[in-house]
Amino acid sequence: MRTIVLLTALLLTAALPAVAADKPNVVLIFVDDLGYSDVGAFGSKLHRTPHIDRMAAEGRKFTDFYVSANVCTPSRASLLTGCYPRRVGLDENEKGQWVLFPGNQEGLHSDEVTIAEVLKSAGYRTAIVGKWHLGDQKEFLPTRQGFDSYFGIPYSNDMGHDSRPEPYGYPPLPLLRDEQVIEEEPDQRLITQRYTEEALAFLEKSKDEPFFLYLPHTMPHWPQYSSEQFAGKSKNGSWGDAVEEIDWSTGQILAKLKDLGIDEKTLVLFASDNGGATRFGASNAPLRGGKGTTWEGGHRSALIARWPGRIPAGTTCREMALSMDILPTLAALAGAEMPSDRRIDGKDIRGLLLDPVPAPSPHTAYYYYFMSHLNAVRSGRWKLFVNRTTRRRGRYINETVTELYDLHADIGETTNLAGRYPGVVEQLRALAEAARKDLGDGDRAGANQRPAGFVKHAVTLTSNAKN
Ligand SMILES: [Ca+2]
Repeated sequence: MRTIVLLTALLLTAALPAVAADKPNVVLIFVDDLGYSDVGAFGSKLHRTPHIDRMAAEGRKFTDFYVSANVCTPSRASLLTGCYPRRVGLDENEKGQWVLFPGNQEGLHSDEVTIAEVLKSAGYRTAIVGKWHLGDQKEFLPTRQGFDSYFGIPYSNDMGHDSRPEPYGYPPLPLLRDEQVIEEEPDQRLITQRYTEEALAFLEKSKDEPFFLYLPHTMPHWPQYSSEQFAGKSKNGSWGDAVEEIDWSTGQILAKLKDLGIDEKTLVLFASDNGGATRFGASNAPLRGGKGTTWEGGHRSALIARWPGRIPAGTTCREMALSMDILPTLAALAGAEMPSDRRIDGKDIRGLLLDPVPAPSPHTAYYYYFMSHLNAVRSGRWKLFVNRTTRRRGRYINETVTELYDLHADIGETTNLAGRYPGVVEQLRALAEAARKDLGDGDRAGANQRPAGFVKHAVTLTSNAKN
């Protein structure tokens, strides 16, 4: 009887929403195109990343963390909504391209509920500093999606006139403050520095209340730039320079949290938006492939989570975790309500984040989509490819394949075991079919998709535009 009472009391305590004092601040650092093993904590011998490595030593590394996509826009849509990109209509743009481009008519639908909106409902101050890439029309900007403020280049840093002159037809690369273009073609050598200054100012201003800082860096996406202090200093060209400057930036943030006395009240997350761009110097070893592929190197990201006193230091979680889990997990930590009128794919993974021995993954399957096409499914140790999408000279080719890999024994996806394990192939095929019914695949519509936002007349985002 006493045990039952005690258990009931424990369960009740666990079910109580977090009280205000317990609400952690959240800093989410999301780096553009960084490779799985581009930081020391994940095996880099080339880049000097002492601050990120210390973050891992003081927190938890996640080895099997997936970001829902192999390029920017769908990955960010998924992170912020807790849904597969196809669920929210941003698996590809309206022209069948893999990300949004300047002046596209599409963006994240205003009805979608972002991490910023969820945390704002629980009393958080919210800010984004960096790359948005979920629509450049006014109605799609971050200030319309729960962020109190915005400072950054709203899409990829090569989508400007200087990086890609005619025939691309891009306007000058804009730098925004909230909804206004404050500079055109900003000096990109200073961008990581300027983002860091903005981030530090926000931390100072917000130290007494719960806050959410989303810091999606512009670097090291092509073209890579870094400030004088880092340019030409790494052993890996402009890629390494940019990565080492991001390490510096991360160190600045960690130091500021300590100075402000809010280190133990703040959860810091560090991850990449998609696999590393190997052609520019990224490393995804020991994973196969990289950005723009559905091999592990395209979808897996090195996640580091640090929260002194709450996350056991120097630990590793090898369970499958998804970027889509961040929304429900932060909602649970903040005691915020989750949207209940729609499907959310992510799950609350506090057990993976905080338990001394990480809890088992709540996911039975993860789906690798390349734009609109389902390429593969992972369940437990197994990954089955049913289709392979490849990009050749800007065109996308799909071929039906049957390839089974044992990710525990063969992380590099070298040996196709489909012939040896027909039963496993059938099980994973059934999961793939369930995904097609739910989310769709190629031209086949799913039962539970929601549309992207769409404007009838897109305008160009420039300092002169009367929008
Ligand atoms: Ca990217």
